[in-house]
This record gives sequence, structure tokens and C-alpha cells, in this order.
Amino acid sequence: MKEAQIKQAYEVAKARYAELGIDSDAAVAKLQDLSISLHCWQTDDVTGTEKADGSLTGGIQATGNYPGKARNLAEIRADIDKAMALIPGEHRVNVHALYADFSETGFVDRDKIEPKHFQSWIDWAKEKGYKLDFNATCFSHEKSADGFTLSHRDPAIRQFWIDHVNACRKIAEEMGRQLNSACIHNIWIPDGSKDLTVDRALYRKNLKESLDKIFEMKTNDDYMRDCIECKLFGIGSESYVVGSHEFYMGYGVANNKMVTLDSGHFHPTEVISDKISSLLLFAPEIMLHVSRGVRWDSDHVVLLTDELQALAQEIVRADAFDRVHVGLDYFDASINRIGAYVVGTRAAQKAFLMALLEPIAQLRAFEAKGQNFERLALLEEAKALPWADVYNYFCLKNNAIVGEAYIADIQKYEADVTSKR
Ligand code: RNT
Ligand code: ZN
Repeated sequence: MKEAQIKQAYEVAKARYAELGIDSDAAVAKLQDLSISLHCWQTDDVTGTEKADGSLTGGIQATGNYPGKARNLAEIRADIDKAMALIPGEHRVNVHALYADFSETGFVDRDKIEPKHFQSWIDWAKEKGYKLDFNATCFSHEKSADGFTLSHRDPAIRQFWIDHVNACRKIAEEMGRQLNSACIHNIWIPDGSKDLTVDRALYRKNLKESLDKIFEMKTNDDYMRDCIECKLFGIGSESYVVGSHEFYMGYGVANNKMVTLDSGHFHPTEVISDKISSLLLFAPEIMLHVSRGVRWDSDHVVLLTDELQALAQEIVRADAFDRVHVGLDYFDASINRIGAYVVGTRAAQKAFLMALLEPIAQLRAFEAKGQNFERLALLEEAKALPWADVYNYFCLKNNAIVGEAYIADIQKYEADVTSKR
């Protein structure tokens, strides 16, 4: 699309939105503030940097063998840079503890990692203008091989993972301090079992005690915030997951902790959009792992689905931008991995933009008067308002490629870079 055409289309769209009392310039400005956290693990199918052959465990799986996956930190970062260049706006990078840089220090086990093992991530982020988020990695390790970590029966194994999580919380704090932006540290553990468990209560009690011990170590809120992520089931943990929604919802509310909602971690017809307005009444903040569940897999590339739109609407309608952190969490090894980032992040932005452009005042007025046909009709009409022209303009404003032209750009990067790996 030509620049003049994009601008012209935006002016027409702006006038159309103005008819409905919507300020599209304000929506564009608000979208500019939305920093999405790009999960580093889409670059390499959650392999990490600890071992050359690092195999993924913990009941999660990246299926596919599309060529060109990143093989080391330099490639991981180059691929994220490439994706960032194709996504309008300023965004964050979500790093997992599995991605330590041991080049200067030599390998240390998970309970011994320190900020210095992530300094090259911080330096890179500083240089590129990214902010960082962080995650403990309680999977893909011999001490998680039987499926239990923080809830393990063996206190020594529990202690190992407590030490790991607190090592990670210190790293997160240092990331936030150096980058001057609170680093969101997420705790997700795979603990659960394939078949019937007769000691559900025991593991949950263990997990609660482990978390209590972890949070005894105080950190600075300005530099890092903790969040806890539930799940319904995983591969090999079909019958029981220790960290269920009730568990973490209860823990988060009782202890004033941020709760992570991953869109792929609930029953197939259960949606996280409807949880936002409840959870925000009781928990301080929400971290989102925006994903797309398809049958057993909770981690397909994010698309502009009805649920994604509903999620963005709920956040905008609740005026909760400041209390909801948006991260992505999916891993698709069957398509170009950089393309996976760009499609998913742009989809998330589009959903938020559509929500920001919603004729909410009119919709609320209809609802207040019980005019439910009118509400339904306007919601339906709003779907076809020219939001895409506004998004194109937003891309142009941010010097990002407009529309499907990014496909050719990714193809070129594939030809020049990833296909040679
Ligand atoms: C797993 C959780 C978790 C992971 C990442 C890699 O089901 O969603 O967030 O995807 O930590
Ligand atoms: Zn997740």
C-alpha cells in the first residue's frame, strides 16, 4: 500500500469513527502504550541454551520441524530483533531461565544461576530499547523428570526448585533495576500426574508451603513482580495438575499476588476473557499468556479470534490497561518461527485496537435502558467498522511494514538467514 493511500484511508476511517463519537487518534495513542511481551521460546521450540540437545519436558510440546530454528543466543536474539522490526510499537521480551548465557562463566545448575548469567540479555535489551520479563524454568531438567517440582514428596527436590525460583526472582529484580521497568516474573510448574492421584491434598499442601517459603524472600516491586500460572492438564498430567486455577486463584487472593491467565489452560469452552472483571476485584494485577488452544494443544499461534477480541474488550472496558500485562505464549515449530511472532503479536494489537475503537458509550447507554436489540446490532456493526485502516496507519506511523507485505520480508529473511542454519 502506498503511503498516501494509507493516510487517505485513515482520514475516512477517522471521520466514520467520529460519527460514532470515537476519537481514533486517541485509540492510536493508547495502542502505542501497549507493550506486548514476546516470549523468547518461540525462536527455538523451547530448547534453551543449557544443552545442545535440550529436550522439552513438563507436558508441553512444540510439534513440527520447520527448518531454521535458532540454535544459540545470537540467533535467538537476531530472530527476535527481526520479529520486533515487523511489529509496530515498543515491546518487551520474555526470557526463560532455560536461556542463560554461560559463555563467560561455564555451566551452573538452575539453583545457582545469577544475574550475571543473564547480563548479556540485559545489555542486548538496553541496546535495542526492549524491556524484559522473566520465568523460572521448572521443566526440562532431571529433577523434574518424575513430573513434580515445588510440590514434590522429597523435601530435597522441593528445596532445589525453591532455590531455583528465588535465584530467578533475583535475576528478574536485577533486570528490572537495570532496565528501569518492573520485570514480571512468572512461576509455572508442570507438577501433576497422568493417572489417578490419591494424594491430591498432599501435593497442593507442599506447593503452598514451597510458595510461602519462596515469597519470604522480599523483592522490590518497582523492579520485579511475581505472578503464578495455573493449568488444567498437560501431556502426561491428564488426570491431575497440582497448580489448578482454584489453587492459584486462592493463593493469589490470599497473598496479594498477580495471577497469570493463559488462554490455553482451561476447559475447551471456558474463556479467560470472562475472568478479567472478577479477578481484578480480588488480585492486584493480571499477567496474560495470550495463546490459542486447539484440542489438546494450548499453544497455537495467536489469531484474531472471537475470544481474543473479547479478551481485549474486557480489559479496555474495565479500564485495566495498567493492571493487566500482556504476554504471548505459544510455540509452533511447523511454520516460519519469526512469522509466528509477527502474526500473533499483530493479531493481539488488532484486537486491542478494535476494543479501543468500540462505541462503548453508546453501547452502555443502550444497555442501561434495556435496549438489547440496539446493543446487539451496534456490537455487530462495530465489527465491520474500518479499524484495519486505523491499524495500517498505526503501522505506518511506527515505520513498520503495512499489511501482508511483511510476508515477503520474512521470506527474504528466511532465504538470507534462517534457511542457511
Ligand atoms: C505451560 C505454560 C508456561 C510455558 C512457558 C514456556 O503450559 O503455559 O507458561 O508455556 O513457561
Ligand atoms: Zn503460559
